[in-house]
Amino acid sequence: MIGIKPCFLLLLCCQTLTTALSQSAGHLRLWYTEPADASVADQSDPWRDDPEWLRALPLGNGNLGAMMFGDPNNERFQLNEKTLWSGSPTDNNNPDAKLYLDEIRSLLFAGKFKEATELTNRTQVCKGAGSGHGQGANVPFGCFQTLGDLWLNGTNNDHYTNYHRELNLNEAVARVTYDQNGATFTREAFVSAPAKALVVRLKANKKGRIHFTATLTRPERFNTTVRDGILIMTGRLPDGKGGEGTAYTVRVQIKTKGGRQFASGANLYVEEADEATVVLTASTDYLPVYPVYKGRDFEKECKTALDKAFTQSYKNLKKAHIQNHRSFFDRVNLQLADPNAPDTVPTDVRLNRVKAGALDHHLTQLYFQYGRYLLIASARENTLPANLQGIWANKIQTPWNADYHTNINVQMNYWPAEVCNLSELHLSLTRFIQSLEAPATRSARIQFGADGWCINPITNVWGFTAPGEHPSWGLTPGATGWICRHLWEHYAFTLDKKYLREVYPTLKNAARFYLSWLVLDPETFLLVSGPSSSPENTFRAPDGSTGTISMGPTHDQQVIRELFGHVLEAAHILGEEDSTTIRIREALPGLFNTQIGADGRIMEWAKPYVEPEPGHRHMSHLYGLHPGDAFSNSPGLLTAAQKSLEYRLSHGGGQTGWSAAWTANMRARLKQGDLALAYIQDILDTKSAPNLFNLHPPFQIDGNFGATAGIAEMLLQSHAGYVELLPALPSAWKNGSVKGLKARGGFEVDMTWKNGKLVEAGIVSQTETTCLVAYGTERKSVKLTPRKRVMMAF
Ligand code: FUC
Repeated sequence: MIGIKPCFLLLLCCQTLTTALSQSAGHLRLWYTEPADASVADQSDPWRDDPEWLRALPLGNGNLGAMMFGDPNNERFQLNEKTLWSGSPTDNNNPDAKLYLDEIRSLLFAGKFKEATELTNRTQVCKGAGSGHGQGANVPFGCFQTLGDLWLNGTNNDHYTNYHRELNLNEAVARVTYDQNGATFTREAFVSAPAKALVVRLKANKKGRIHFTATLTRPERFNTTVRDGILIMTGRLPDGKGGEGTAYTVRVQIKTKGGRQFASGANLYVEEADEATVVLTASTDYLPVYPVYKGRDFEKECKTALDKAFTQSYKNLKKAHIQNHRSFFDRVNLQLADPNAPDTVPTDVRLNRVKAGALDHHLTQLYFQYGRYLLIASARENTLPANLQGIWANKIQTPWNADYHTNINVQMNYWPAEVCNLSELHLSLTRFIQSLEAPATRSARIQFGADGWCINPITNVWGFTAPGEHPSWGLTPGATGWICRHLWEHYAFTLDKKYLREVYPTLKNAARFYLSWLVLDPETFLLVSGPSSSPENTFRAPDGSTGTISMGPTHDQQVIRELFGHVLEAAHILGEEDSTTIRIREALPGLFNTQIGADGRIMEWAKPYVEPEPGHRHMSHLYGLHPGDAFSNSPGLLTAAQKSLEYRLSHGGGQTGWSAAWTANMRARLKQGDLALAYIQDILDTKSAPNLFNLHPPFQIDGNFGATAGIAEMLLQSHAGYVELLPALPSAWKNGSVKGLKARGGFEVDMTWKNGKLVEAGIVSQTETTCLVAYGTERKSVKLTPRKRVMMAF
């Protein structure tokens, strides 16, 4: 047992933090000496498909997104509106599917995998085209699409010097400066949440030097016009059924000082101005309400937002935007690098140095905060959740439809939300889960003949909750339990009972699904989930066939056990008790549990099948290690998980951006700081574009968020019933500090360490409580009063 060393552990009440901690976050920025230009791209890099775009800088307010390219002569903002989806609602549930479930289960229990798989492939799929195999732009599933581009084209191609382009993370403002023809030009842009607008200001230090033409384009399906000096783009996306779907509109208005402004055709012209402010708003008719998903008064919304923003001065728009952004961003400050060291190396050069083997603490802390920045910009409450690309996608057919994959991806997007002190942003996922409950209740009933609600590995904005079009990846009812973890986590971090009461029915109804879905394994007489897959992995079945479907895959069993536990805990907190809680209590002891195989690894399936892909990117049977917590107090399971992880990695696992990020989190949970850092380093080395977008490849934002969460997990953990300080500090992070991380139980934690050892820590709670704190072998029970920081010296 870990003892307390009183001479090292000193409690100092209500002190302020050390100088290092109380410093502001400093100037965090991505910066470059070139525009986002294909000519500087290295054609051998994996991001070669989108070389310019992966150098552009992302701005966003949770709903409206823009990628700024920064070409002095032809500025481009590639635009997104998070609800701009093609497709339309459709009933994909297959009413015949449930008729075959018993037969499939019997075949699987009898070891007849080939027959079971054939029958599953034939019957346990959605009706219709499903996701279009990830190419859903023109089927009802649809896809998230680019909103098009705002062009501010100059009138010359003259040479420029002293070029600088940056994205300031503290302010969420992008800036471009350069000298041209004897003047210095400054261009600033931000997407404001309070003003619901993209705002761009162009200025020079000499009068009359701002000239450009503003145009809106889209690769397809757009009309542009100018009305009353406002540039307007409208269009409709395909509904996937041969008709028209989501309608959208974009409005642009320009304010100039000096010079002239006029319209011609569908262009706005600015000539010889001293400065110009461009304001853009956008909206669609999408509403996240089942079953119609339509009806927003989008034209009015777009117009009202523009009119309102346009009456404000640039200065006030900027001030309100920065204030709003900082209210989130400033909550966490991480110092891994010397805070006084000047930031003299451009971000892409830093990245190249890491690729050449350098360790760059500055870049690591920037990457950490970039994840927080991206979440603030793509996941505000009352918007759809951040999708596979957050909010930034430049295609008509986006990769995997830029949808919501629920067998890790959308969950990973929200891993940093609570620990990184962005709790409200998590609610964008909560609202989405709640909105899925109605269609998912139909899926449970029609497709599976079950109670409650159930989702599978893919979903979209139209309430698609049926299995995908192939069971090998599309049939994992365990996705329901996994996404429910997020409903619980928000409570675990905030202890907000009102919230818990609100989400409790959704949690309980997910448990009701599993209560009616689980069946008794005739061999073990234990309850198992199935037919189901262990996300996207295959096994060699005893009958020689390649299987994906089995009874009782470990992942499903783990998430179901976890969900049942959370429902019972929530019921206890809320004083609820009914037939569901009684049935859960009865079912829990009979639930098939995680098994350790003869080789000492966690078994991915109920039986020790041979794995044809031992380096598979998904490691879902290690859910209990991370993001779950079932293994935390079991040394046996932790050892087995480590063995499984190492086996997977030694065969090539961790190869995609998100898989590497997951590995960093798992290494952190195993208290292996150096190995966790190795994967953060690998992400910077091989899985990061010049704009630090994480690459699957292609760009997938889960890896950004997963890496941010992984860095937090190295510094603070709270999943095992206590708050652990610096549980996996890498030896390379000798000196540093972090301020504002959150722990389960409603705690906020600050820490400073020197020479790899914790020097002091501060804890704040919103309520009167006791916090069990661990550091290395030390443990301390700390009494806290509301909002009073307790300092501990080590
Ligand atoms: C999961 C992963 C893939 C990809 C896709 C979007 O299905 O297995 O690697 O990330 O989601």
